[in-house]
Amino acid sequence: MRVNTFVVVCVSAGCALAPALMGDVVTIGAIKDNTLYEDPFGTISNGQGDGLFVGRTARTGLIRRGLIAFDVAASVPAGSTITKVELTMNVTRAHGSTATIRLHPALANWGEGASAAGSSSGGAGDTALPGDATWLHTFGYSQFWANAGGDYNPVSSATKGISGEGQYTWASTPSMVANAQSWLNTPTTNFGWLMRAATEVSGTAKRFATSEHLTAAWQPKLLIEYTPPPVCGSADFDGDGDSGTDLDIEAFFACLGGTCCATCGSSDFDGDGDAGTDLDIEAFFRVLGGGNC
Ligand SMILES: [Ca+2]
Ligand SMILES: [Ca+2]
Ligand SMILES: [Ca+2]
Repeated sequence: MRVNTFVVVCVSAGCALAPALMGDVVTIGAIKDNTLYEDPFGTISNGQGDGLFVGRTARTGLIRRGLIAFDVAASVPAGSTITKVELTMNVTRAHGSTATIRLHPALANWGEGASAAGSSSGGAGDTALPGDATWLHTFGYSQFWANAGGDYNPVSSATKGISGEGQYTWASTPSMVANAQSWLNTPTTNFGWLMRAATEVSGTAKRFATSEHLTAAWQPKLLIEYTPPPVCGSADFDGDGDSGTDLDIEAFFACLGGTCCATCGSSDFDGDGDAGTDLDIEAFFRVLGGGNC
Protein backbone atom coordinates (compact mmCIF):
# COMPACT_ATOMS: atom_id res chain seq x y z
CA MET A 1 0.00 0.00 0.00
CA ARG A 2 2.83 2.39 0.77
CA VAL A 3 4.26 1.73 -2.65
CA ASN A 4 1.03 2.69 -4.35
CA THR A 5 0.91 5.94 -2.39
CA PHE A 6 4.41 6.77 -3.62
CA VAL A 7 3.40 5.98 -7.17
CA VAL A 8 0.57 8.49 -7.19
CA VAL A 9 2.84 11.22 -5.85
CA CYS A 10 5.60 10.53 -8.31
CA VAL A 11 3.40 10.21 -11.37
CA SER A 12 2.13 13.74 -10.90
CA ALA A 13 5.62 15.03 -10.16
CA GLY A 14 7.17 13.23 -13.10
CA CYS A 15 4.66 13.92 -15.85
CA ALA A 16 6.51 17.01 -17.05
CA LEU A 17 9.50 14.83 -17.95
CA ALA A 18 7.60 12.65 -20.38
CA PRO A 19 7.37 14.83 -23.53
CA ALA A 20 11.11 15.59 -23.63
CA LEU A 21 11.93 11.89 -23.66
CA MET A 22 9.68 10.90 -26.56
CA GLY A 23 9.92 11.56 -30.29
CA ASP A 24 13.36 13.07 -30.74
CA VAL A 25 14.02 14.54 -34.19
CA VAL A 26 17.28 14.85 -36.10
CA THR A 27 17.88 16.19 -39.62
CA ILE A 28 21.02 14.97 -41.38
CA GLY A 29 22.77 15.55 -44.71
CA ALA A 30 23.72 12.79 -47.14
CA ILE A 31 26.98 10.95 -46.53
CA LYS A 32 27.33 10.37 -50.29
CA ASP A 33 25.41 10.81 -53.53
CA ASN A 34 26.13 10.09 -57.17
CA THR A 35 24.52 9.59 -60.57
CA LEU A 36 24.41 6.47 -62.77
CA TYR A 37 24.65 7.61 -66.40
CA GLU A 38 23.43 5.03 -68.93
CA ASP A 39 26.58 4.08 -70.78
CA PRO A 40 27.60 0.66 -72.17
CA PHE A 41 31.20 1.16 -71.07
CA GLY A 42 30.62 2.36 -67.50
CA THR A 43 33.01 5.27 -67.79
CA ILE A 44 30.82 8.17 -66.63
CA SER A 45 30.10 9.40 -63.12
CA ASN A 46 29.74 12.59 -61.08
CA GLY A 47 30.87 11.82 -57.53
CA GLN A 48 31.71 15.37 -56.52
CA GLY A 49 29.42 17.29 -58.86
CA ASP A 50 26.68 19.55 -57.55
CA GLY A 51 23.94 17.84 -59.58
CA LEU A 52 22.27 14.42 -59.21
CA PHE A 53 20.24 13.40 -62.27
CA VAL A 54 17.14 11.22 -62.49
CA GLY A 55 15.05 10.39 -65.56
CA ARG A 56 15.71 10.06 -69.30
CA THR A 57 17.08 13.06 -71.10
CA ALA A 58 15.36 14.30 -74.22
CA ARG A 59 18.66 15.34 -75.79
CA THR A 60 20.60 12.06 -75.51
CA GLY A 61 17.74 9.66 -74.90
CA LEU A 62 19.79 8.05 -72.11
CA ILE A 63 18.68 7.15 -68.60
CA ARG A 64 19.99 8.71 -65.39
CA ARG A 65 19.51 7.25 -61.94
CA GLY A 66 20.50 8.77 -58.62
CA LEU A 67 22.12 7.19 -55.59
CA ILE A 68 21.96 8.72 -52.14
CA ALA A 69 22.82 7.46 -48.66
CA PHE A 70 22.54 8.80 -45.12
CA ASP A 71 24.54 7.62 -42.10
CA VAL A 72 21.56 7.02 -39.82
CA ALA A 73 23.58 5.07 -37.24
CA ALA A 74 25.91 8.04 -36.71
CA SER A 75 23.04 10.32 -35.74
CA VAL A 76 20.41 8.16 -34.04
CA PRO A 77 21.21 6.26 -30.81
CA ALA A 78 21.47 2.49 -31.21
CA GLY A 79 18.35 0.73 -30.01
CA SER A 80 16.05 3.62 -30.96
CA THR A 81 12.72 3.03 -32.69
CA ILE A 82 12.36 5.18 -35.79
CA THR A 83 8.83 6.50 -36.25
CA LYS A 84 9.03 8.94 -39.18
CA VAL A 85 11.39 9.64 -42.10
CA GLU A 86 11.20 12.45 -44.67
CA LEU A 87 13.55 13.08 -47.59
CA THR A 88 13.81 16.66 -48.83
CA MET A 89 15.69 17.56 -52.02
CA ASN A 90 15.86 20.58 -54.28
CA VAL A 91 15.42 20.50 -58.04
CA THR A 92 17.84 22.90 -59.73
CA ARG A 93 16.84 22.11 -63.31
CA ALA A 94 13.82 20.37 -64.79
CA HIS A 95 12.79 19.69 -68.36
CA GLY A 96 9.59 18.28 -69.77
CA SER A 97 6.59 16.99 -67.90
CA THR A 98 6.08 15.93 -64.31
CA ALA A 99 8.02 12.77 -63.47
CA THR A 100 7.16 10.39 -60.69
CA ILE A 101 10.44 9.66 -58.95
CA ARG A 102 10.75 6.61 -56.76
CA LEU A 103 13.08 5.71 -53.92
CA HIS A 104 14.23 2.10 -54.07
CA PRO A 105 16.53 0.56 -51.43
CA ALA A 106 19.89 -0.04 -53.11
CA LEU A 107 21.04 -3.65 -52.70
CA ALA A 108 24.81 -3.21 -53.03
CA ASN A 109 27.31 -0.73 -51.72
CA TRP A 110 28.54 1.92 -54.16
CA GLY A 111 31.08 4.68 -54.34
CA GLU A 112 31.58 8.35 -54.76
CA GLY A 113 34.94 9.08 -56.35
CA ALA A 114 36.58 12.31 -57.42
CA SER A 115 34.74 12.80 -60.73
CA ALA A 116 33.09 16.20 -60.93
CA ALA A 117 31.12 17.49 -63.89
CA GLY A 118 30.65 21.25 -63.96
CA SER A 119 27.32 22.74 -62.99
CA SER A 120 26.36 23.44 -66.60
CA SER A 121 27.64 20.13 -68.01
CA GLY A 122 26.55 17.79 -65.22
CA GLY A 123 23.90 16.22 -67.39
CA ALA A 124 26.62 14.56 -69.46
CA GLY A 125 28.70 13.55 -66.43
CA ASP A 126 32.46 13.36 -66.09
CA THR A 127 35.01 10.62 -66.67
CA ALA A 128 34.60 8.15 -63.79
CA LEU A 129 37.57 8.02 -61.43
CA PRO A 130 38.60 5.24 -59.03
CA GLY A 131 35.83 4.40 -56.59
CA ASP A 132 33.07 6.06 -58.60
CA ALA A 133 29.77 4.31 -59.19
CA THR A 134 28.86 4.03 -62.89
CA TRP A 135 26.12 2.35 -64.93
CA LEU A 136 28.15 -0.86 -64.70
CA HIS A 137 30.25 -0.41 -61.55
CA THR A 138 29.54 -0.16 -57.86
CA PHE A 139 33.12 1.02 -57.47
CA GLY A 140 34.87 1.81 -60.75
CA TYR A 141 36.63 0.13 -62.28
CA SER A 142 36.95 -3.12 -60.35
CA GLN A 143 33.56 -3.92 -58.77
CA PHE A 144 30.32 -4.37 -60.70
CA TRP A 145 26.60 -4.24 -60.16
CA ALA A 146 24.89 -7.58 -60.78
CA ASN A 147 22.60 -5.63 -63.14
CA ALA A 148 23.64 -2.72 -65.35
CA GLY A 149 21.91 0.39 -64.06
CA GLY A 150 22.21 -0.61 -60.40
CA ASP A 151 20.86 -3.29 -58.06
CA TYR A 152 17.79 -2.21 -56.16
CA ASN A 153 14.66 -3.57 -54.57
CA PRO A 154 12.01 -3.42 -57.32
CA VAL A 155 9.45 -2.41 -54.71
CA SER A 156 9.82 1.31 -54.16
CA SER A 157 9.67 2.80 -50.68
CA ALA A 158 8.17 6.12 -51.73
CA THR A 159 7.18 8.15 -54.79
CA LYS A 160 6.98 11.87 -55.47
CA GLY A 161 5.78 13.82 -58.50
CA ILE A 162 8.54 16.19 -59.58
CA SER A 163 7.81 19.02 -62.00
CA GLY A 164 9.60 22.37 -61.96
CA GLU A 165 12.51 23.70 -59.96
CA GLY A 166 12.13 24.00 -56.21
CA GLN A 167 11.99 21.97 -53.02
CA TYR A 168 10.31 18.56 -52.78
CA THR A 169 9.72 16.25 -49.83
CA TRP A 170 9.07 12.54 -50.01
CA ALA A 171 6.67 12.22 -47.08
CA SER A 172 7.23 9.45 -44.57
CA THR A 173 6.01 5.97 -45.51
CA PRO A 174 6.19 2.73 -43.51
CA SER A 175 8.76 1.47 -46.04
CA MET A 176 10.99 4.52 -45.61
CA VAL A 177 10.77 4.06 -41.84
CA ALA A 178 11.65 0.36 -42.23
CA ASN A 179 14.61 1.24 -44.48
CA ALA A 180 16.00 3.77 -41.98
CA GLN A 181 15.43 1.35 -39.09
CA SER A 182 17.39 -1.36 -40.90
CA TRP A 183 20.20 1.13 -41.64
CA LEU A 184 20.29 1.96 -37.93
CA ASN A 185 20.20 -1.66 -36.78
CA THR A 186 22.61 -2.99 -39.42
CA PRO A 187 24.78 -0.16 -40.77
CA THR A 188 26.74 -2.60 -42.97
CA THR A 189 23.63 -2.99 -45.14
CA ASN A 190 23.06 0.73 -45.48
CA PHE A 191 23.44 1.32 -49.21
CA GLY A 192 20.89 4.12 -49.32
CA TRP A 193 18.30 4.63 -52.01
CA LEU A 194 18.46 4.40 -55.78
CA MET A 195 16.27 7.13 -57.28
CA ARG A 196 14.66 6.45 -60.64
CA ALA A 197 11.76 7.73 -62.68
CA ALA A 198 8.77 5.38 -62.48
CA THR A 199 8.56 5.42 -66.27
CA GLU A 200 11.90 6.29 -67.77
CA VAL A 201 10.56 7.99 -70.88
CA SER A 202 12.27 10.73 -72.83
CA GLY A 203 12.14 14.21 -71.36
CA THR A 204 11.74 13.22 -67.70
CA ALA A 205 15.23 14.21 -66.54
CA LYS A 206 15.48 16.30 -63.38
CA ARG A 207 18.58 17.66 -61.72
CA PHE A 208 18.73 17.72 -57.91
CA ALA A 209 21.25 19.57 -55.75
CA THR A 210 23.76 17.17 -54.19
CA SER A 211 25.53 17.20 -50.84
CA GLU A 212 28.35 19.06 -52.63
CA HIS A 213 26.10 21.92 -53.73
CA LEU A 214 27.49 25.28 -52.59
CA THR A 215 24.08 26.39 -51.35
CA ALA A 216 23.80 24.37 -48.15
CA ALA A 217 20.04 24.93 -47.88
CA TRP A 218 19.53 23.08 -51.17
CA GLN A 219 21.50 19.99 -50.17
CA PRO A 220 19.55 16.74 -49.55
CA LYS A 221 18.25 16.31 -46.02
CA LEU A 222 16.76 13.38 -44.18
CA LEU A 223 14.50 14.10 -41.23
CA ILE A 224 14.33 11.22 -38.76
CA GLU A 225 11.94 11.09 -35.83
CA TYR A 226 12.69 8.39 -33.28
CA THR A 227 12.05 7.18 -29.78
CA PRO A 228 15.35 6.67 -27.95
CA PRO A 229 15.92 3.37 -26.17
CA PRO A 230 15.04 3.35 -22.49
CA VAL A 231 18.00 3.95 -20.23
CA CYS A 232 17.69 2.02 -17.00
CA GLY A 233 18.97 3.10 -13.63
CA SER A 234 21.69 1.36 -11.65
CA ALA A 235 21.51 -1.13 -8.79
CA ASP A 236 23.75 1.34 -6.93
CA PHE A 237 20.78 3.66 -6.74
CA ASP A 238 22.22 6.00 -4.11
CA GLY A 239 25.57 6.18 -5.90
CA ASP A 240 27.69 5.27 -2.89
CA GLY A 241 29.60 2.50 -4.66
CA ASP A 242 27.71 -0.44 -3.10
CA SER A 243 25.06 -2.01 -5.32
CA GLY A 244 21.75 -3.43 -4.21
CA THR A 245 22.05 -2.71 -0.49
CA ASP A 246 19.27 -1.76 1.90
CA LEU A 247 20.44 1.83 1.50
CA ASP A 248 19.78 1.60 -2.24
CA ILE A 249 16.27 0.29 -1.65
CA GLU A 250 15.55 3.00 0.90
CA ALA A 251 16.92 5.68 -1.41
CA PHE A 252 14.82 4.35 -4.30
CA PHE A 253 11.58 4.50 -2.32
CA ALA A 254 12.50 7.92 -0.93
CA CYS A 255 12.95 9.04 -4.52
CA LEU A 256 9.59 7.57 -5.48
CA GLY A 257 8.16 9.63 -2.63
CA GLY A 258 9.62 12.78 -4.13
CA THR A 259 12.90 13.05 -2.19
CA CYS A 260 15.84 11.95 -4.33
CA CYS A 261 19.34 12.29 -2.90
CA ALA A 262 21.85 14.31 -4.92
CA THR A 263 23.70 11.25 -6.19
CA CYS A 264 20.58 9.13 -6.63
CA GLY A 265 19.10 7.76 -9.84
CA SER A 266 15.76 8.86 -11.27
CA SER A 267 12.30 7.78 -10.16
CA ASP A 268 11.77 7.07 -13.89
CA PHE A 269 13.96 4.03 -13.31
CA ASP A 270 13.17 2.26 -16.59
CA GLY A 271 13.64 5.46 -18.60
CA ASP A 272 10.32 5.26 -20.43
CA GLY A 273 9.35 8.82 -19.60
CA ASP A 274 6.86 7.95 -16.85
CA ALA A 275 8.26 8.40 -13.35
CA GLY A 276 7.43 6.26 -10.34
CA THR A 277 5.13 3.74 -11.97
CA ASP A 278 4.74 0.07 -11.19
CA LEU A 279 7.00 -0.58 -14.21
CA ASP A 280 9.75 1.46 -12.55
CA ILE A 281 9.45 -0.56 -9.36
CA GLU A 282 9.51 -3.84 -11.27
CA ALA A 283 12.55 -2.72 -13.27
CA PHE A 284 14.34 -1.64 -10.08
CA PHE A 285 13.94 -5.04 -8.47
CA ARG A 286 14.92 -6.83 -11.69
CA VAL A 287 18.15 -4.83 -11.84
CA LEU A 288 18.68 -5.33 -8.12
CA GLY A 289 18.40 -9.06 -8.72
CA GLY A 290 21.06 -8.90 -11.42
CA GLY A 291 18.65 -8.99 -14.35
CA ASN A 292 18.14 -6.69 -17.31
CA CYS A 293 16.06 -3.56 -17.25
CA1 LIG B 1 28.30 13.40 -54.41
CA1 LIG C 1 24.46 1.90 -3.11
CA1 LIG D 1 9.34 4.76 -15.92
